[in-house]
Amino acid sequence: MTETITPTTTQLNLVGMSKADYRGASSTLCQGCGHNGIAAQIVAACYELNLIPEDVVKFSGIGCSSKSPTYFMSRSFSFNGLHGRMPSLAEGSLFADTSLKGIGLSGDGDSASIGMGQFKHIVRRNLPMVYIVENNGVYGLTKGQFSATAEKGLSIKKQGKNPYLPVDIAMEALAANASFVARSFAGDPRQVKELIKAAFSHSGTAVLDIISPCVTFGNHEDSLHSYAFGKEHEVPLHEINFVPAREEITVEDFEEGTERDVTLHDGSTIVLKKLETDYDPSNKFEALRVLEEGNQKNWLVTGLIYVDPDVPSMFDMYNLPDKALNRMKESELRPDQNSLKKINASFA
Ligand SMILES: Cc1ncc(C[n+]2csc(CCOP(=O)(O)OP(=O)(O)O)c2C)c(N)n1
Ligand code: SF4
Ligand SMILES: [Mg+2]
Repeated sequence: MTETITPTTTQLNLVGMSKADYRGASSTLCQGCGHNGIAAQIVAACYELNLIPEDVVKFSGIGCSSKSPTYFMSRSFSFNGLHGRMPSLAEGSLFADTSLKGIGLSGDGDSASIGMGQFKHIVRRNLPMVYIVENNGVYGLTKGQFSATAEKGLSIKKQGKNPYLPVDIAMEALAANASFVARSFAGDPRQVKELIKAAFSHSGTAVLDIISPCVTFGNHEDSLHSYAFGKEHEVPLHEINFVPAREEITVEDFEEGTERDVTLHDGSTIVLKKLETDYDPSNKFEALRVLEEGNQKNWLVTGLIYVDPDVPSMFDMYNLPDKALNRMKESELRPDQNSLKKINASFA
């Protein structure tokens, strides 16, 4: 009897890569951790965006969330920094090599506790990068202490009641004049993926505050960072689709009058399909209002909260050349004799 072997086809994207080319090492995080679901959506988004893994650089600080870059895109560059110091690592690297696409993975402890200063400053400098905060309300890696995003009154066995009001990462980003702010929930993978795709096409810092339950220490039914809460209380502002620059938006897919398009710097479009309210993500007052309303009513408001594609990036502010600084020859970087003479003469 002859054995028949069914050939398996591996779907390749436009740059000839299969999904496997975007994967990382097997996760050592707890099974069911929200961070694993987000890593899976980063793989899917980068595959769909046709990114070349070697054109991407990953950054992180310290925490379970900051271990995440190991679990996607093994072929990309990667820097793991000190706790709360991921932004300065990203700024130095991306400033030197503007040809790379940066993605930072951080936690609520890493960004909203020890790293709050760095977070606020990278956002106001508008460094082009995707900045994901995997927000679980606890310090997962050090066994579940309250982080600065934990809600007031929540109880943990060994720590008792949390007496402090929480930090709202999306609100902090807006207060720091962020040019792209979104919130999502690891239990809503499609929305996570579309937001990551849009974030990669944004020309400044794209902050994604993703509620990512810690199943080991923070998944209590009464926690605002649990799967149960997210599933019951998620209030999406719109249905989001990302359309890359080369694809046409067809009227059949998105009925006229029911969607809002946001065109990004690279010509790609974010299509926001109206749900109950016709939410306008270009209105900062509205963004602050909807976040505050969500906090007061215990809603998990998700979607693209605010975007302004026209804010100059840090690269624009420093008038960086198109060619990356670290890819230039010494002769291109160094001023010629005449220029040096002029500079010296100006000090005379
Ligand atoms: C300077 C410094 N202080 C404290 C620690 C201990 N520490 C390691 S991870 C962590 C918190 C991580 O929490 P978060 O960023 O929310 O990540 P998660 O593990 O929840 O994903 C802390 C306090 C450290 N590594 N370095
Ligand atoms: S301890 Fe919590 S945050 Fe860390 S891997 Fe486990 S579930 Fe995830
Ligand atoms: Mg955390």
